[in-house]
Order: sequence, then structure tokens, then C-alpha cells
Amino acid sequence: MAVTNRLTCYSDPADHYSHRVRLVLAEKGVSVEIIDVEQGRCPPKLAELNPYGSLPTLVDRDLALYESSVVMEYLDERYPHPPLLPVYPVARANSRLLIHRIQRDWCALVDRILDKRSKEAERQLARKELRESLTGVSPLFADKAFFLSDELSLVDCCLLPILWRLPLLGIELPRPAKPLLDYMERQFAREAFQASLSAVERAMR
Ligand SMILES: N[C@@H](CCC(=O)N[C@@H](CS)C(=O)NCC(=O)O)C(=O)O
Repeated sequence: MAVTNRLTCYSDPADHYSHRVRLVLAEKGVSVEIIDVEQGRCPPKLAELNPYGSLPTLVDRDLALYESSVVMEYLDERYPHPPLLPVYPVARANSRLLIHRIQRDWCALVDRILDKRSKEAERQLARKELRESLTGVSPLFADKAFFLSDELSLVDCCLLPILWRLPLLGIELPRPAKPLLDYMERQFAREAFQASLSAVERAMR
């Protein structure tokens, strides 16, 4: 008898928001059917499930979820091991705030660089801003194995897909960003991170 997967994830194989969710799934070791969807080619089934047709979209039986942060938190609650948010409310709130800041400050720049409608001058400015901002926070990666934490968290799952794309974004971090470069090397080598990569992403480095 054919085994049907309970979990399905509609994912853009090139996009960092979809990558976040694939990374959480890989960290949790969850068996999932990944359906690759190219940008702008929303299949009718996805349009039925998600009024915005956006990626990633996760389907768990009757539940269809979208917005990567909503999907990540659901997966963390549904599959508690390993936990990807701290236990205590203050620490949880701080993690969510960091995710919000990554979203506002860095994702906005990444999206501007990758948006084909952006003018080259805007792109250049966004590249410079992102490079300087990442270099500026690099010392924060010196003391702990993960981003401001001894354990991997959803914060890392939002940040790593961006860092993986730095060559694609045309950004090379300077030598003073060594703590961040070391963090990247450690994280990219992890088995779950490697398992999270689509073929398109594998070719990005
Ligand atoms: N805020 C959304 C952003 C996701 C996003 O921008 N996805 C784009 C790029 S893959 C998308 O779905 N575009 C519609 C399309 O590709 O048809 C999230 O975090 O899930």
C-alpha cells in the first residue's frame, strides 16, 4: 500500500523564506513531501489552500498554513524536539523580537537586492547597508555557538538562509566579520542544514 505523507510543504526552491521552513523541518527530522513551486507559478491546488498563493505553504491534514514565521512556530509546537524557542517567556519574547528585527532590517534589504524591479543604484545601496550591518553585529557571534544562544533557535533558522545567499546577493564579508564567518562555517556544515538545501540552493555556493 502506498504511504502518503501527512505533511506537505509547497516551497520555492530558491527563496530564503521557504528555506527557513525547510530548515526547521530538517532540524526536527520531520518526514515531509516538498513540492517545488517556481515564483509566479502558483499551482491551482496551492491557490485553493492559500488565498495569497504565497510560499512557503504547509499542509498538515486539514490545516493549511502560510507566512513562514507562523509555519515555523507551528512546527516547533507540533514537533517539540528539539525545541527551537526558549522555555521562559522573557527569553521567548526576546527571540521573537530578534526575528522581527531580522525581518525588518535584513530581509527587507535582501528582498530589495533580489527584486528584479529594483534599480541598480538601490540594489548597490542595499548591498552596502546589509554588508555593513552584518559586519557591525559580528562580535555578537563570538561567545555562543548560535545567535545569542547556546542552542539553535528559530532566530538562526531565519538568519542562516540569508547568510547562505551572500554570494548570490553579491556580498562578501570583510575579515573583521570573523566571528560571523566562523558561525556560518559551523552552521553550514551541520547535517540538518545540508539536508535543508534544495538543488538550486546547493549551487549557490
Ligand atoms: N512574508 C512571507 C514572504 C514569503 C514570500 O515573499 N514569498 C514569495 C516569494 S517565493 C511568494 O510567495 N511570492 C508569490 C509567488 O511566488 O507566486 C513569508 O514569510 O512567508
